[in-house]
Amino acid sequence: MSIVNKKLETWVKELSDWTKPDAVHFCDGSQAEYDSLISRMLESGTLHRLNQDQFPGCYLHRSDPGDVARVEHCTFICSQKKEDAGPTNNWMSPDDARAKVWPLFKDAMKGRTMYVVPYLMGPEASPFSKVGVEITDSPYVAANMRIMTRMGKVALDRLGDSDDFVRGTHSLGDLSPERRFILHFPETREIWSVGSGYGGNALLGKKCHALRIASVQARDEGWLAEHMLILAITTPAGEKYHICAAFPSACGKTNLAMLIPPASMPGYKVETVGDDISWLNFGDDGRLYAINPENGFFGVVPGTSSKTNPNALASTKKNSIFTNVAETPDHLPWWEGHDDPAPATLTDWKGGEWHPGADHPAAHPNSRFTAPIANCPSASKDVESAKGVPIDAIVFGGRRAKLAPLVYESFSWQHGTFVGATMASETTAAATGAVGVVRRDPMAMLPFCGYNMGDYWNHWLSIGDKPGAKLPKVFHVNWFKRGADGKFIWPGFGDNLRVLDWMIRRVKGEDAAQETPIGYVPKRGSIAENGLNVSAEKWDELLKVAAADWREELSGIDEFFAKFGDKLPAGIREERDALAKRLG
Ligand code: SAT
Ligand code: MN
Repeated sequence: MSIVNKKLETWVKELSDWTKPDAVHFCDGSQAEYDSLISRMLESGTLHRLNQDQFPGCYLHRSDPGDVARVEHCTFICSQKKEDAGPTNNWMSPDDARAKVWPLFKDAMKGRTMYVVPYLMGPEASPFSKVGVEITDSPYVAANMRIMTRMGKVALDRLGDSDDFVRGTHSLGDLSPERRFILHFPETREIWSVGSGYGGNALLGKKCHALRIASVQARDEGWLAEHMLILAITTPAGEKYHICAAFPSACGKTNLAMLIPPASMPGYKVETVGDDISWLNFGDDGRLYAINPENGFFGVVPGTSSKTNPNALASTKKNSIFTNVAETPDHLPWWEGHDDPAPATLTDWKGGEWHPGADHPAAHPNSRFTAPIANCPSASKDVESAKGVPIDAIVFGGRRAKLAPLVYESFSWQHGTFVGATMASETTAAATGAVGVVRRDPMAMLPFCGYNMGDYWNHWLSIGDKPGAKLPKVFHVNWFKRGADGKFIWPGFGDNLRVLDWMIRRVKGEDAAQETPIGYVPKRGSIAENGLNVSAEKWDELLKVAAADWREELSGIDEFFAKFGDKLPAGIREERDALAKRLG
């Protein structure tokens, strides 16, 4: 393919001089190109062919066993000033990055092909879409980028001869965790990633570009780049509403985005616009409109079944790449929580023999599927909408065994920003490190905000100050509250529609809430209960707001806020003080 963009050509030349690939391939994004990438990976053993009768066009990749999740301790923001990375990000100066990490790319692509992957984040027709180019020596990354983004010609056509694109440099390096770095240069819109071939570390369009770099662009340009799913609900009366929801990785964004209404709530329809990232821009009417910058799903596999998420399951039935799942003797993918019980023998995610009752799971807990959005039965046609969908409600949420009620509504945009800023959640297998530890994860952006989180909250507040803004209501949910028996109290999954339905009725102004110190909580009986088996005691537990527990939470919040010094916005401090007062 011939490239007309001189800036891109020059950059590719510089990089190939430094990394010394055997060959350079400019990706056009065509099917033929994808097919040949797949063939090469099948030959080299990077991919394994799954059962093509039942899973046509589906393949399995086993990553290096030491490279199975995002690595937050190796992820850095390389702003000129440390203060601009803020207290929640690792920081490295651009000079140190050049001295320490740039040498890791030297000759790194010897014996490999360099793939130049132009991609567009966002719909082809959208003025809000952005171009990036990822240069990588991993054919697995190139193939996954074709599923996850609009890749190749469409991006180059958008770029024209402009210099306005995010430059991502990626090499597998030697896959050693000691030489693994994921660096972001917000001022120059660059990303360097070395030493990992996995997901968010390597598919640079996703977290690195669409969140870390884009969050900085969004601040500069007056919009929001958020870790949020986007869904549409049509009510039995035919009214359509749109909701964005921010939950940390592996806390159910994909499941909520693909929700199937329970049989006891006929007439509702849920459609999926996105499952992970949302870019929100103001429309002429003062409302916030969301586009999904992605074109595919990189979803968690374990726990996915016809009970929990039939739409995700259907999405993976063709033209998908599975990473780190187990494989049956019939070459079917298998994982913990699958509809079918494990057969007597499996090949586990590391490629070893596995039998039921073994001391480790067959599929890695963070095993993933990469599937085109177009495969999803619930996909909305608005995935391609140029202006995006108008957002009626923003939902924050996390995994909290205790404390947070099933749902509450904030008092205002400023209070909603505080609710997002004080989010906390138990950690999951999506990142390396301990699982199940409660940590603060503001707006589910802790690992993804490309600048000082204090400035980020300030930016959220400034969105609320825009003259003429007609802002969505802001809610908080917790599907994960546990009873004294340690079990989840709320059934979750399809029944979460009942909570979304309550939100919509609040958006319409229905008197269905009672005021508490933390916000508006549903009045008893205001969440649709037909066909649901939740006892009165459980409702008490689900909707409880215990002031003493919240006072304790407030001291944790204060500890967290103290890290920000004078970067903590006045509006956030005001909300903190008002909450303290309401709690007594
Ligand atoms: O590995 S990814 O960052 O793409 C998935 C996630 O952690 O949300
Ligand atoms: Mn995510």
